[in-house]
Amino acid sequence: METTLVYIGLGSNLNYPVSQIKQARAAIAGLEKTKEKRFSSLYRTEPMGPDQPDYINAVMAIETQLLPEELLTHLQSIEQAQGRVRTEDRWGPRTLDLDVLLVGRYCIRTERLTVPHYGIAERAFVLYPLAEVAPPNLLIPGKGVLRDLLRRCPPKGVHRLGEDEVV
Ligand code: 5RU
Ligand code: CA
Ligand code: CA
Repeated sequence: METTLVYIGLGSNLNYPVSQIKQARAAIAGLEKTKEKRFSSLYRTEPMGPDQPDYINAVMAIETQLLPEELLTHLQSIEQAQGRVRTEDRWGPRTLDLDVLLVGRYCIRTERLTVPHYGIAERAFVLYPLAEVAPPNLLIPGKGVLRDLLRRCPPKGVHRLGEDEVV
């Protein structure tokens, strides 16, 4: 069967974010037809967009035989299971946000899914964890090569969690 390398962005800034991210990792690794390949360090990141608590962000690489929209459905159920509540402020704080960042070299534009993820090229909280689990020559369709995007995006407000750091 055909498997595709998929990168997923994980974020949380409510209800013990580190636990939320670790729980989500286990849930994603346990999906049918899916294998975890890499998992980045956890990062404490200053919020972009509206003012809100700091985030914990990470990036996970999986190999999956799920179709992109099937995967999205699973990720949304994991968000729901971990207490995500959709409110009026689209960019407000959340217990868990799972984004399909990249699906192989595909570009996808449907009602439910845009891949590569919107904003991937300008967000330090995505690019720095991604750089830990992907090669510098990773092609981000329509946006460029990871190494070049990193050069244009300083790691401002992005801190790798130390072994002993309490959050
Ligand atoms: C505007 C600019 C809105 C950038 C958003 C996260 C954005 C965030 C996250 C951090 C949002 C979308 N900040 N802001 N980590 N999500 N650090 O996961 F990303 S809301
Ligand atoms: Ca997001
Ligand atoms: Ca999202």
